[in-house]
Amino acid sequence: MVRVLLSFLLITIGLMVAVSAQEVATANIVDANGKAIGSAILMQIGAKLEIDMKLSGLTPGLHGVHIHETGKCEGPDFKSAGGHFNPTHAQHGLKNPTGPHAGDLPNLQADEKGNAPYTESTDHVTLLDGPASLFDANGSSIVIHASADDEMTDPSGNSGARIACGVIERVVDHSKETSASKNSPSTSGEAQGFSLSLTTIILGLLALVLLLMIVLNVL
Ligand SMILES: [Cu+2]
Repeated sequence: MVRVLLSFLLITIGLMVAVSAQEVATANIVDANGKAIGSAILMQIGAKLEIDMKLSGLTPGLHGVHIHETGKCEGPDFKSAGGHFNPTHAQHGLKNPTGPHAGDLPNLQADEKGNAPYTESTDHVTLLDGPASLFDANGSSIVIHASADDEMTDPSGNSGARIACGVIERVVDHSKETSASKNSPSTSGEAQGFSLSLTTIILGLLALVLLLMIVLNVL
């Protein structure tokens, strides 16, 4: 019973974090043949962008991960994604003294089955407006490479071929609901509907937790 209560609390907290995010984006990651191998969720929480990915079908070991400058993933080489997102014109590499590119991220580690959970955060890019916004004129994408990124060598850390790619797409945009309603009422309606349903879920879960607590006390 306590476990059930705890898991409900965790789900509620998770959903509250998701809602407190100023903006949320997703990316469906596809391999060179266009086959889906996982997805990414990007959440803007204050100045930090949290990136959560779950991928499968990779070769075991380390793989370079970067945000590339164009939101276009055309296989098999994904050259369409352009270079690394680099609005400050820095050099590549998180360990490079004259770096990094804003889109540089730590490597991901695929296990022996080729599965890779990935959670990292960065304050070099944002889903909000500004020079480091991933939603610039041509969008942005997440690219996974064949080899590990040495985090030092310009321009891409010797991380080899681009093996998977996902276009970063907006999910909820609280900051732009007003301006969006001027331009496109349908989009704004959808966004509001989404956040409303999330609020409903949270309220429902809170009610459930309260109910469980009451039941626990009675027992
Ligand atoms: Cu890259």
